[in-house]
This record gives sequence, C-alpha cells and structure tokens, in this order.
Amino acid sequence: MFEEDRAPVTFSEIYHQADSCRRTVERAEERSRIFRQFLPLENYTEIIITGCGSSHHLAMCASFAWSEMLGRRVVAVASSELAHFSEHYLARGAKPLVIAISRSGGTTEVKLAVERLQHEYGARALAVTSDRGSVGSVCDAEIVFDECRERSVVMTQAFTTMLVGLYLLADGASGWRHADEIKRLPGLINEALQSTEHVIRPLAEDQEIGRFFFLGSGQMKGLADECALKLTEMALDTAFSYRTLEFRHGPKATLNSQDQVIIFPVEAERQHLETLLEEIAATEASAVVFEAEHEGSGRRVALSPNLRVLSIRADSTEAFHPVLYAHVGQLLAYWRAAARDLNPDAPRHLERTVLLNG
Ligand code: F1P
Repeated sequence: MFEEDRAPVTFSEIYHQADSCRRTVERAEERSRIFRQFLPLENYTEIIITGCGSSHHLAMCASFAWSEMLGRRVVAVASSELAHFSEHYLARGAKPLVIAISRSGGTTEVKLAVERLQHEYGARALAVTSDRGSVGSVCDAEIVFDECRERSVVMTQAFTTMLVGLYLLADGASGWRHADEIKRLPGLINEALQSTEHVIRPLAEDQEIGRFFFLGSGQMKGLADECALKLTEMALDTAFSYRTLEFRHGPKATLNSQDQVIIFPVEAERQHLETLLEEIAATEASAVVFEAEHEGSGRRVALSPNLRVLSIRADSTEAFHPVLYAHVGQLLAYWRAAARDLNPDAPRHLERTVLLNG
C-alpha cells in the first residue's frame, strides 16, 4: 500500500508553492534590476519565451500575460522548434529577445535554441532557472529562482513560482501597474489549493475514470497541457489536452461514460461554454469546470448530474489565472499515482534533466 511519506518530496513541493511565490514577490525589485539591462524592449522586433516540457507550458501561460502587460506581441515557442526551425518563427533581420526557461538550468534543447538565435539573429537572452547550469552560461544574464528549487523529477511548485516571477518581470518593465494584484496571488493560490483538494483527491482516486481530458484556450492552454503532462509523468496515465473549442472538432467523438473532462474556461469564450457542456453531457462523460468566481458560477450544475462547477476566488486579471489552477493537475496526478501504488517521487523512465548527445 502507498504511504504518503514514501513520496515526501513531491508532496511537500506541491503544498509549498504559495510560500515560494510569496518569497518571489518579496524579491521582485532585485530581479527587476537584472532585467533592466534588456530594456528598452522597443530594441527587439520579437520577444520569444522558450523552454521544454513544463517549462514550455509555463512559457505559453507567461506569453499571454506578457503580451497584455507590455502591450505587444510575445510568443512562446518550444525550444526544439526554435533550435531546428528558427527560420519558420523569425523573419530574416529579426532582432529577438529570448527568455529561456529551464528549472534544472541544463536542458539541451533550451541551450541549443539560445545559441542558434544568438548566432543567426544576434539575439539577446535571459535565462530563467532555479538551478544554475549550461543554459545560464550561454545567456547574457540569468535569474535564478532558488526559492523554488525542487528535488523532484516532475516540476510542480517551480511552475507556479517561476510563472509569478515572470509576471513580476513584465510588470516591473511596464511601470508596476499590477504590483498589488500580483502580491495577492500567493494568498489566492493557497486558498485555491485548500478549497479544491476535497474534490480533486476523490476524482484522482476514482478508478472508474478511464481517461482525463483537459480543455483550455489562450493563457489556459499551457495550463491544460501542463495538467495532462503531470498525469502522464506521475500516474502514467495518457491524458489529453485540447484547446477548448478545438475539442468539438473531432476529439469529443471518442467520449464515453468513463471519461472525465476538466475545463478551464476563459472570458472570451464564455458564450460558448453552455453549448460545449451540453455536448459533453450528451456523451455521458463527466465534466468539472474550474472557474473564477463570478455571478452565476455554479448555476450550470443543473445541466447534468455529471457536471460540477468549482469556483475559485480569483480577484485578479485573467492573464494571471493559470497560477491559481496549476495545483489541479499536480494533485490529480499525485493522488492518482498514490492510488495505483506508484511513487510520484520516482516516475519510471524519467530524468530530472533531459539531455541530448551530440
Ligand atoms: C524540462 C522537463 C520537465 C519534465 C521532466 C524533464 O526541464 O521537460 O518539464 O518534468 O523532468 O524536463 P527543465 O528544462 O525545466 O529543467
């Protein structure tokens, strides 16, 4: 039988994420000073945030917040794509700023992407890491988020913490207009985790559930991808992630009564949510909607007995919401792994740092 203390590292890292974020907020000024050497941002034709795996997912979430805060296009591209297809993503003559994320600081593709863009476009690069390594050594500067240094193989608290750190960097560069809001995020993260775990754990332990589907669009797509990756890494469950409305274009055809759909809705698509929920209900699959508290949240429960709505106190700009939901995939994966007697601290076939030879 699995015992909680067999996987103390992952467990404690998940539950410490609000504390780590609090420390990140306290260090905002110090890091904003490091970022200042890259200003003004008008010097760059492109801002690209890159990484692999969870770091790529966090880049996806951050790119939406950065676009909104900086009032310009910011894109997330997987490091392997940038390293091998940079001409597809960048016009000749582009002058990019690259934000290279790597928790371990050592992932080969992240380093390769930075080197390729430096060599071909004269890019400048900032490393965002929690451990020093080869990525930082090829960049112009490095910000080390040592407050979320993890011992686990699978990234959990570092996802949330580095994401808050990235919000703060963009906010510092654009006049601290969201500083108070970002300061409140650690408290909201803690509240969200405590208020939803009573639903997440039984869901994770329910062995009647065959497959998990995570749906999110815009800033929530990186989050949906991350939730699916957590279940895959920790619980060895092949989980699925789709853009919310893309799910209707084919994937929903496979749904059956043993499937669990988890939806992270966004305001821009709110008017279509009811249609999606009706369609899911018709397949007899179950759905949980995690959404920011607003007038009317909870009313959809009547649509189907298989539908639940969990409202989370969000009180912040929508672009910051992914940090409030990151624990959903982490806890689902942790408790599902535990229920299957798998040790989330030691997922099979996985390494903490993924390296390529040659
Ligand atoms: C990226 C990553 C992790 C994943 C696994 C392998 O690492 O893909 O997201 O969970 O541990 O590495 P990093 O570049 O952020 O260290």
